[in-house]
Amino acid sequence: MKTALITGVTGQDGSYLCEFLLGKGYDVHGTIRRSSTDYRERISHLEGQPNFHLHYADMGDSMSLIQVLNKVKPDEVYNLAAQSHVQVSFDSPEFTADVDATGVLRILEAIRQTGLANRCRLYQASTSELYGKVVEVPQNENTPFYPYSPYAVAKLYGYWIVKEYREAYNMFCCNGILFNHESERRGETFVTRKITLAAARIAQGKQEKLLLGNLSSLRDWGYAKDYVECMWLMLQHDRPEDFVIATGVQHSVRDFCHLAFKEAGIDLEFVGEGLDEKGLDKASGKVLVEVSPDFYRPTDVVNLWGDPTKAKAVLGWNPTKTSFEELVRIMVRHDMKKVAADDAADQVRKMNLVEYLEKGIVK
Ligand code: NAP
Ligand code: G4F
Repeated sequence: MKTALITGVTGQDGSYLCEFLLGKGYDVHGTIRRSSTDYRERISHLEGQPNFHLHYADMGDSMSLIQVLNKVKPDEVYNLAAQSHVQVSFDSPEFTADVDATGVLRILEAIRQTGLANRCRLYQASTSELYGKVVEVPQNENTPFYPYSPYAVAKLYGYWIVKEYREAYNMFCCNGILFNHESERRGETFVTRKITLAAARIAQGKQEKLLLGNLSSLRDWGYAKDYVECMWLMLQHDRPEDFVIATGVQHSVRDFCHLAFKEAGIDLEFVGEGLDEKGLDKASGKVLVEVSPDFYRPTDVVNLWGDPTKAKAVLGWNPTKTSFEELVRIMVRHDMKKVAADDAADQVRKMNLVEYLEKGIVK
């Protein structure tokens, strides 16, 4: 039985990778951080399984990483932990650098210092954000980088330190240059999930309108469940290499919006330009989508489009297992049910509150 350690196991990708590796018969260990609220929603269904274990560790704390590596002695490490929100990296640039850049160095050194350098393989969650202010489209493994946010600059350090340890110490470590991948478990402030949740709420009469930033931004969006397979394939390959993981298909934020609302039963029509652009409900003429400068970034990456030729040829990975249309459908259908269920739960909470107020339990 192989043993894997996943940093960032509570995240979108961590939860899918965990399920994938458990399905392959791995003993899976994940790192978690202490929090005052419940943050294990994505992995709660796995807790209690005999091959699934959790350990406290933080990418900012070398001692915790050395401790967990010593204890687990993994065959494979998947370094997914990161401050992963690009817009937030402008507000917390130092924290982002510490976790997303120096954190990668810490885990590489922890592998070396625990004597695992010769037997443990490492996957690093690199990103298409490295291409930033793109110099060519589509982007492949040879496209020059031009990082365009504090997040991307931090991830660039992570990318190069992985290459450095591969060449300096002959370690088996790879960068997966993953383009955007989404799912029904995507964090609610990333644009796709913000849209699918809003479409569901608006369709059910629980939200008036949706405020977005740059509607013309272009992304190569895939399904997270398909992408975690590729992380594993990279570590099963006979030599450590870096790979672009993408679908090879590009859409705008506006396209995503259009399709998501359609799936929720609303036909949108976009009129106007820039900050004045609006998404109207064709049936009622009501404004449902507006542009707000609050969601514009100081520098924005607007033209990501990946070329997955190498991953297809070398790893035998299928980039179009889940189409863009299918991805949007999965997310909207999930959120339609979630919004309806949340409402039922809210009503129970309100009823409880009324009861508690009447009994004097809540003042
Ligand atoms: P996510 O949902 O934001 O998950 C991030 C994970 O990192 C969470 O488990 C989080 O823990 C953990 N984390 C954050 N700071 C940490 C710290 N200081 N110490 C330990 N753990 C920490 O991100 P994701 O979408 O799954 O992405 C996974 C990785 O792939 C990230 O490195 C991201 O930058 C990269 N990536 C993502 C995409 C994409 O489209 N999703 C594309 C390219 C690259 P908490 O739950 O405790 O916050
Ligand atoms: O959904 P986003 O926030 O994702 P972004 O910035 O592309 O980053 C994600 O993908 C990267 C891979 O390329 C990962 F490395 C990273 O960790 C993360 O998972 O924004 C996508 C685009 C941007 O151009 C943004 O300006 O959508 C635009 N956008 C327009 N309105 C918005 C909004 N983004 C957000 N989050 N919220 C909006 O209201």
